[in-house]
Amino acid sequence: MSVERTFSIIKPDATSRNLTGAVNAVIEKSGLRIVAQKRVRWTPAQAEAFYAEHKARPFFGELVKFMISAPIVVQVLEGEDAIAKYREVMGATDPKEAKDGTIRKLFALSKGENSSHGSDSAQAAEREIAMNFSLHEIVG
Ligand code: 3AN
Repeated sequence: MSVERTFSIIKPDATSRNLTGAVNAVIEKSGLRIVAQKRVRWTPAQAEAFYAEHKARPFFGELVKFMISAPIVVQVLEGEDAIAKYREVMGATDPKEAKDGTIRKLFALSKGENSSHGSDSAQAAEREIAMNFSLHEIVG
């Protein structure tokens, strides 16, 4: 295990229900540190570029529309094994399958409106962080 950084999004369903602090409380309780954070609203082009790998999936259009429907909070999280750890803290993509105490079990509405995103690999984390933050915005 080593100290890693991962990229996180608090999604529109959570920001619009005023749950930013509640999600952050779960993150911080897990031991992960929020080392960068900003509230933004993506353009369609930003959302499409971010989710480019899902372009062929049937839900791509719906996903992009959802991600631009309200502000999001983008974050960099740091900690031991942060990438895998945050996937555990978020829980399964489908909230019905997510374990108790996870962000998605606590807050998600559906597979699409599932409150949070976390990078699924080291390469993804590097790409997603670089797309959303400049180095001086990340203060560990
Ligand atoms: P995860 O975010 O858990 O890595 P992926 O990579 O399978 O899940 O999907 C990426 C995103 O696409 C999900 N976070 C979710 O918002 C959305 N998504 C996945 N499956 C569906 C679906 N069946 N309907 C609508 N949106 C979906």
